[in-house]
Amino acid sequence: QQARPVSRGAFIVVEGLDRAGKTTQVKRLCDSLYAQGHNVKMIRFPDRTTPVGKMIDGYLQSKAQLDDHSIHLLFSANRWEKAAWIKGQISQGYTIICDRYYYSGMVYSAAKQNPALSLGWARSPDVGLPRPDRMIFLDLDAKEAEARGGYGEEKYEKRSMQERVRELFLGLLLKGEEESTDMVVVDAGQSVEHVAHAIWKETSGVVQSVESGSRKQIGT
Ligand code: 2DT
Repeated sequence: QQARPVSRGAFIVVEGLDRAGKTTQVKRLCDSLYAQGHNVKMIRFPDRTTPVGKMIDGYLQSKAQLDDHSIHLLFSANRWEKAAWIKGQISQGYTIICDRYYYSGMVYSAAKQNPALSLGWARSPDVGLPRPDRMIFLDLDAKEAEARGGYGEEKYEKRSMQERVRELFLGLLLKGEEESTDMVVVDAGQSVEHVAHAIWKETSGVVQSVESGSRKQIGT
């Protein structure tokens, strides 16, 4: 497909609890944008293919024990190792759709309720990473998420943890945290079609305006 000349690509992040349908929706969004002639690439965090990502994978599968701060920094390092690539792609006109980003980083670590690991601390290693033009939070009740076929075997896939994660995600919005300005909540309890439509409504305009140059630089 022929690239159209654009000012830069957009950076869109999709977040949510496990089982909220992120992977399906990220793929649909990429397909829809591509069908409309946008250059688009899909990425996800954690990226388990890098050496840092392999350590994260071992931790999530409970094959390795790590201090809460250490694993937090590995998740952040896993984003930093991709930061220059993200910036490069965006400046070449590719729109990046990203499955999880630093919002997951902050809230999952803070949800562990380690008194020495506050949300504020959790935020700091990610300061300076490329800032998304839009973050979609796929909101789903933890009970409903579990009813969608049960959680898997990985570290954080337990109801109490998921409930705290959801509260912290929504808290970003309610407390007017810095991240809230980029964030839009979409009800993930609807059908796949409805959710896809809601995401499209919240992202297609952003992609258009970024590509046409009305939003200049990618922020940090
Ligand atoms: P997936 O199931 O999407 O592969 O995620 N997580 C993720 C963190 O704790 N910190 C992070 O920075 C990121 C990106 C969320 C695996 C788990 O890793 C958690 C679920």
